Amino acid sequence: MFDLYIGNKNYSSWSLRVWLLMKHFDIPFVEHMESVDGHGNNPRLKDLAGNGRVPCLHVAGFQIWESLAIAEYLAERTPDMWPADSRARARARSVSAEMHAGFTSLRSPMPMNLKFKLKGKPAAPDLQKDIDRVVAIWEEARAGFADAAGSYLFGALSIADAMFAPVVWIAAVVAGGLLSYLAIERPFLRLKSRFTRVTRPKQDPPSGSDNPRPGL
Ligand SMILES: N[C@@H](CCC(=O)N[C@@H](CS)C(=O)NCC(=O)O)C(=O)O
Repeated sequence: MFDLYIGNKNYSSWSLRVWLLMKHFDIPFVEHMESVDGHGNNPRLKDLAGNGRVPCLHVAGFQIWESLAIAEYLAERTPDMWPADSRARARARSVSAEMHAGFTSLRSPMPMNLKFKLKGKPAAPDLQKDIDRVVAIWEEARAGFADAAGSYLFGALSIADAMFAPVVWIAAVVAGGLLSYLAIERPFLRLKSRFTRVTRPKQDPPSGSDNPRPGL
């Protein structure tokens, strides 16, 4: 049995990525929501995860932390989480690792808050650079690797889509952002509408307990 420790999915995009993947692939798990404020103020996290962060997957008490490592562990038992073709799989791994390791300009000025709907915010040059890189990744994946299995980045939904999903959802707030990439965006938005009801908390958390600081 899997226990998934996560932050508020409205704000903790790393939590959202793993949660989304497990939900999409119908992997049963018990969800435990932990308070996360971006400052390490929840002492429980130290005991729940080796890195003191969420998400962390517990497999019969054994801890697996770091979202990409969790995804890789899950993919060992659900190989469909990566594209079947070897080159497509390699590219999906590259861009997933790239997202996991980088895009700091995209993450800090645009912390994720799925309830936040501000349109027309201009992108600073560094942010625009990250956005352009995301678009280039998406275009290359769709043009070079997507198959008939679906309309996600590499065809059927893969770990790469889970890694990029939060970016799609914040993209709507960037002026002239990524909204024109509808071929990619539509399936993501369907995903969002499938899960948003459970993703959104009924009320905003009290300030300081789960604010948007963790970001992307
Ligand atoms: N690289 C980590 C990032 C995880 C992370 O930064 N999690 C944030 C929440 S989004 C966290 O747990 N922060 C601890 C805290 O705010 O106390 C991953 O991929 O899982």
